[in-house]
Amino acid sequence: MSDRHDHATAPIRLRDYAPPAWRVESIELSFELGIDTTEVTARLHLRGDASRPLRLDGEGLELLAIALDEQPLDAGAWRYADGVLEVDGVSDGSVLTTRVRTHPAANTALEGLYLSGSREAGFLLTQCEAEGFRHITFFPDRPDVLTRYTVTLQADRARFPVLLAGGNPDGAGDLPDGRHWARFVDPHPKPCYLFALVAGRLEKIERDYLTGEGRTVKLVIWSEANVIDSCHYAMDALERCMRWDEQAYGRHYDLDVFHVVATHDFNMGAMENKGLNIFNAKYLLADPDTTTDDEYKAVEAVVAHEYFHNWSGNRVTCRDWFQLSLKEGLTVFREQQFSADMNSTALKRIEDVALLRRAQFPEDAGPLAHPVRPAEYREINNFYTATVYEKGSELVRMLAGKLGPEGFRRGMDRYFERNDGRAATIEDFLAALGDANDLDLMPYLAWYGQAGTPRLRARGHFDAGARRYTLTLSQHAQAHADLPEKPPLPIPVKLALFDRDGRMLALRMDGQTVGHEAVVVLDRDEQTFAFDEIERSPVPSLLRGFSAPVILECDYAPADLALLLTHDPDGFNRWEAGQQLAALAFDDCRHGGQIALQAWCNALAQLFADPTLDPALLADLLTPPGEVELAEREQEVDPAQIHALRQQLQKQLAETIGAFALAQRLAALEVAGPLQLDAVAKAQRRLKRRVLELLALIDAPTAQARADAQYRRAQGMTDRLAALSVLVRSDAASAADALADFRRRHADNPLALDKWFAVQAQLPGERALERVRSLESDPAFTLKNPNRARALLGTFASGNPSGFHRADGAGYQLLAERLVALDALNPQIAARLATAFNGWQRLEPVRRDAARRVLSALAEKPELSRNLAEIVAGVLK
Ligand code: 0A1
Ligand code: ZN
Repeated sequence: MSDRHDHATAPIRLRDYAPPAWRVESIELSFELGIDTTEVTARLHLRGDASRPLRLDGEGLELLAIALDEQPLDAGAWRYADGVLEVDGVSDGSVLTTRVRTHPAANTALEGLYLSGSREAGFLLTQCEAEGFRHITFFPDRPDVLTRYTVTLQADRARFPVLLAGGNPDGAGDLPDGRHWARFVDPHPKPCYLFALVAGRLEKIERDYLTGEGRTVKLVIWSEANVIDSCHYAMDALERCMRWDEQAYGRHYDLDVFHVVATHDFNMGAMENKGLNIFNAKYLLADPDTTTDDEYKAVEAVVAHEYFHNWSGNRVTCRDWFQLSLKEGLTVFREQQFSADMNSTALKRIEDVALLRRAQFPEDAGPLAHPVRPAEYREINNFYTATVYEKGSELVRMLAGKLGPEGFRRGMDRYFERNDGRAATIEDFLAALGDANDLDLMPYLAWYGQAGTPRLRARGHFDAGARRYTLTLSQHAQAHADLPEKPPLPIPVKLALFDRDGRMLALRMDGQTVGHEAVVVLDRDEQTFAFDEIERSPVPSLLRGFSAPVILECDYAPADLALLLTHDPDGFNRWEAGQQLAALAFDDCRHGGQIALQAWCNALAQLFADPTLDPALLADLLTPPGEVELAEREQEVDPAQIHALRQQLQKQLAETIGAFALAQRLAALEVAGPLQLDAVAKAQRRLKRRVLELLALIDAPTAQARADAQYRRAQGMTDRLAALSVLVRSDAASAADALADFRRRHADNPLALDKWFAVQAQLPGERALERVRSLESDPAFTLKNPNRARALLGTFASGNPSGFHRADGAGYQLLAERLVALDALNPQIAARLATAFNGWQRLEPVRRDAARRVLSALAEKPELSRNLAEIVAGVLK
């Protein structure tokens, strides 16, 4: 549990970094495991300078015994206060032994050693990133202390038949009184945040994997018995990503075993502990009846993400937590590449850019904005953000784009070689990529050090006489208190020019033909680029593939965007043009304009009729930017109005396509027979959902009848949930029955029940709050389970702007009350949910005042955790 009553603690600063005074060469850890109490004995083999004090981290530990070089220590020789144990008389080579007691079942923060599930049937596990290890034993809990681990677990055999820790197995056996033991040795030195153990009644599936280097690795996935059959998809995904990392990066697995465990009680998505990955069940379990197509993709992506960390994170780790994006940005990027290879490059890019705009841009535009490498923090757990992860990945993508596939691979090889077994920095990363390519990449460091989304302004000019098109690009940083003078960033802009018939033009720059696509790098405040031998004023397609994480400002005529939307051969760029056009169409809806609105609707109606278009891409093209993204364009945000206008926009689209065409398409997408999980079937379901949603806007009775039938006949969760969602959102008479049916049908499946809560938390408008309140008294609701709390409260507060932002402030009040209750149990989850308040300063005055009142009252509460206090103070700023 985080400290309370200490909101004023000084922040930790990057510039204060100092190497550790003491290192731990190796550790022998032994656990006597029990649900109520566990005793941990640690023997630390220390190396360091005897003139410097030995200080070890430890939170809430009950110290039972302490000895130095096998001699029990006098009480005067050590002090334990404020989370630090200080020991006198330590010399280089000393062995410090401590024995402590912890209380797993009482650990509701899910940090350190805790119990997942019930006392009777649950199992024990650990979560150590970022600073959980200090809740387990005394240790220098910082990522630049790398140690060899030998771990011995002891427990009652009947209650804890399975005992696991990271590393290779090194013996097991019986003990008196029905107890048993198992030992694990990890040959790779690691920081303590990568330590893990698991103990309990678990089932497994396993498979042998032969690495490209010819070593056999045992892959084992563990879960509670009732869901072990849902682990096969993850096993296949694991094998795929292991092979991919060998081929794409030359990275092979390096232990004899690789364990993966599923738990329903987890604060985040999953965790890359060395040799023992632990997953939120949401990102591991998959079965056709309860897992949607998107969730299948997420399982594959998260399995890959955690596996890829074995190199980008574990073999090469971070010097300090400011470097978090060194492992996270890079690993997200590797996962995105893998998912693109497994599925579709264009669709994956659409998904990732949409997420960036929905989650990262608002973060970067508000008071919680921070650089990808923050300069300071109070609570590191609050920095597992979209900026560190998603923007961090965009920065790696820019570098990869600059170096090209071969140069990037050369650079990555250099990075892994040079830094293997080290705790590295962002500078080490840029240096390795640069050195391997004889380039200076340090100008890119500026991207890591400044918050805010840069704006890229583009102005084109066509000179018919000179047959020349010039493009003037300029960059504009958002003013930010910390860095008033921002240096210009290198911004790679991938571009193409189209003629009025929608054909890409050959590009001639500085007397050279450069192909149909070029990348120009803007690295000053403003720069002009010239293209020759252009006959007629072209339409520029800028920032192709989203080549830099910026906001593009360009005065496009709607017809130009419509041309790109219908003609660009690249699916992502097409979608991007459509998103920009949709934003203009949205403005038309507000002001009664017609030009952009018609251009958008007509272009899409034309694409709708094109039988050759990939149905999944079409589904994405038919989806305008979400309410959160649209709000980002506003000076003053009225979420109810944005919702209404966006509905109107979609209604126009549906009317332009026509109810008949929509219904006809829906029928054509209906497939009989058993559920298929191939890409074609998934693409069809994606489109079917979108078409049904559009139809519901203009012909509710027909859409509801179709949704009803779809709900009853659905072969899998994608269709079932899509139908349920349409019934619920369109207030169908049958919605209540369908909800009751879903509730009954999936009563024993927590992941499916989460969807049931989430679908209702998304009810638009004023009705949402009452529904959320009544769902809170459902017997299945609990604040103790992070997935459940997120499904109901997280969805309501962060995924339903028109529901949460009620003008009367009742949504804010509800969230604030629940945050206080949640904070007492699990500060990490409370802090995460509180970020829903981000952006309140730009709300229209009535909501803004309501939010301010609620937030100010919340900030006054003395009992807030450091986690929640930091977020609340941050948003109020
Ligand atoms: N490193 C993990 C994310 C993670 C972070 C913190 C955790 O506990 C507080 C758990 C997991 C990843 O990137 O997958
Ligand atoms: Zn990660």
